[in-house]
Amino acid sequence: MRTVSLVGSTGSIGTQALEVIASQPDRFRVVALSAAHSVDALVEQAECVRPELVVIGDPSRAAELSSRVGPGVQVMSGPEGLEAAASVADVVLNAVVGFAGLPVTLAALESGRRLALANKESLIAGAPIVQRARRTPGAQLLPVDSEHCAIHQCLATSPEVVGCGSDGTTGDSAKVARLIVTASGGPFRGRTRESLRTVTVEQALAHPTWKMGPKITIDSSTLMNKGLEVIEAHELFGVPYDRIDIVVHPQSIVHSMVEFIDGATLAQLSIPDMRLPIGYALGWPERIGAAFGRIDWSDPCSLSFELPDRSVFSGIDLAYRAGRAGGPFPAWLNAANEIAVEAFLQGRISWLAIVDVVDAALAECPGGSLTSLDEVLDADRQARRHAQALVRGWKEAA
Ligand code: MN3
Repeated sequence: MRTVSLVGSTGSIGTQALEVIASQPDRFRVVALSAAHSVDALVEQAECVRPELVVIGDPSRAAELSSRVGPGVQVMSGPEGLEAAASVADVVLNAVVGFAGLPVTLAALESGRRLALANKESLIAGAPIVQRARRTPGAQLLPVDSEHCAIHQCLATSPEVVGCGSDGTTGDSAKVARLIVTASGGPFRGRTRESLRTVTVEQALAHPTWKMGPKITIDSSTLMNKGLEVIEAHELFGVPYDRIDIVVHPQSIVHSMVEFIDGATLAQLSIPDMRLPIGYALGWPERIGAAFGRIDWSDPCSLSFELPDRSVFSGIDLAYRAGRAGGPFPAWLNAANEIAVEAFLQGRISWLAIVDVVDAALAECPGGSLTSLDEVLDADRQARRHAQALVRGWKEAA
């Protein structure tokens, strides 16, 4: 029986994780639940799975939570609570949204747990210190991102690649010619920059193939999500940037591919459903005994592939540049993007301005290196301050 802690349990990934775990009662047991603010949802989940620990991020809601969960359940709050939830189980699922997930990533790895990572931002922004934490004995990092889960599965067929890392991600990448990260293309695939001047929040939130939270859905509309995923792939698998490509695949059936040095390309196919990567990360190296949908080959379908239009989706190039520059650049990219996405969702800037704000913020990044948590937090704070100022003074192009 593997124990599981769900940090960010009330969001889209957290609730799907509970479905996966409910389908495998003999294999997984939830021992901790954690959410930022949602007391009602947390109480309901706690009644259902009876964990040992329930954590609310907002300390002002802790008393209310205590009075509503039954006896025998420990209630904690704030950063101490988060850290407890991140080190209490065999597997810690980090489903916090954005950079706020960094302490969970670090606590899980530093306590030698398996981290099932649905919070790519912490790995991207805090790469140097997360990589150090990853070397803790027992620590494993399994991606809960469909593309990286697909790459992990393709690499797992090549034991000399996965043999070196205890989590199958940090082996010898010399046998790998290229990683091909697939993208659905989002709701604005095929559009010109001009035609995207007036897109609404509602249009940007209408993702054609995946149902996800608002932050990642906007990131998918700008393809910044794909740029962030290139950095994530580089950090997870140790493959250099010039050997990581993005290919648009509108059907979202092929979740990514690995091309080996002999020209063989392996792909992982499944219907788009996050419960597969969640179950894979919880159960690896065993597969879970439940399928959340299967491809129906009796239903005619075609799979198509094309390159993204980088003149429209210029966030891709920003991400490659930030990734290659390293140091604080990925942290700045991520922080500025979080601020710009939030400003777009609040109607303060246009959709086109999201990537333009990130571009302008990156131009102000001082460079250097990140060697401690304080330096990462500081880079994030500085980048947010610059991006906020850019948003406040933003004049939309006529
Ligand atoms: Mn993804």
